[in-house]
Amino acid sequence: MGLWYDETFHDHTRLGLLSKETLFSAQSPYQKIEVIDTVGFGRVLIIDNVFMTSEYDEFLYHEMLTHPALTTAPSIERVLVIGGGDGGTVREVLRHPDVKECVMIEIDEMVVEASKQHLPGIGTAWDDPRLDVRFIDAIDYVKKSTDASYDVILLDGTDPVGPGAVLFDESFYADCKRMLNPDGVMALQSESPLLMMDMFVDIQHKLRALFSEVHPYLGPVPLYGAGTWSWTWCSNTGEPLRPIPERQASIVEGSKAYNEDLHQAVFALPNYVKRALKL
Ligand code: SPD
Repeated sequence: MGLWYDETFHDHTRLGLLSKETLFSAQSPYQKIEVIDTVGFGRVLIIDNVFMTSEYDEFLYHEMLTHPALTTAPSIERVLVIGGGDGGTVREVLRHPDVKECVMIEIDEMVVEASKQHLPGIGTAWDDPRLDVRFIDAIDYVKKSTDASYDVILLDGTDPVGPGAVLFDESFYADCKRMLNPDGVMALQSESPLLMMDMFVDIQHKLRALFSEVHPYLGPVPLYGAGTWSWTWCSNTGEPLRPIPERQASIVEGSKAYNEDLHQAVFALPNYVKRALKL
């Protein structure tokens, strides 16, 4: 009989996974990192007791963070990923043949090492020559980076609590915007509108203060407690519902979730979200 591993939300709700085995457990200079093998979700990466990704449902998260942005940005030659140490997001980015360079900024090398060793099915693109992984602080990186140097920026951080909270500051978003080409697209994970409505709304307001086009979209990620998760598409030009057909078709073929219909559907918001955002 295994042990139950629980993530607790707001001290009143728990999601529990039955664990067969702990494969990795260590304290890095930044956070506690664990990989467990579970009965229902396969191998799961956990940071500071928060479920980050699982073999079972990671495609739902990584495909939806990546492809709405990469199918709509006019150019996708240079892509920046901030966070995403499990390798799932860069894997999806590098499925696009038009991407010439993907820079990934991850502060914690131990997350990448643990993921390479224990989650090889998620990070399948580590050896792609277009990938440049740098173990540095994203805050420093965006402050020092030159203007308009990326076509697409993807933010794949943890929740806005603890050390990762700075990646949700308006000043951080402003630096990202400055690094983005004028017609570039940024997409980010923006928390659960069900379980973390305040955070979700706060993120939208910060982004709206910077970008003229801010479009949240929703999808299921069962690992993240309330099930419904959000991402947000931002740009100063263009709009999210006009993917480039050839680029999109080349990605749909090998995707487990992402397709043409889903791209349109995920941007349809339920009333409780529209009302919270006064849309
Ligand atoms: N509540 C957990 C949110 C985690 C979002 N990022 C996950 C990283 C997967 N690459």
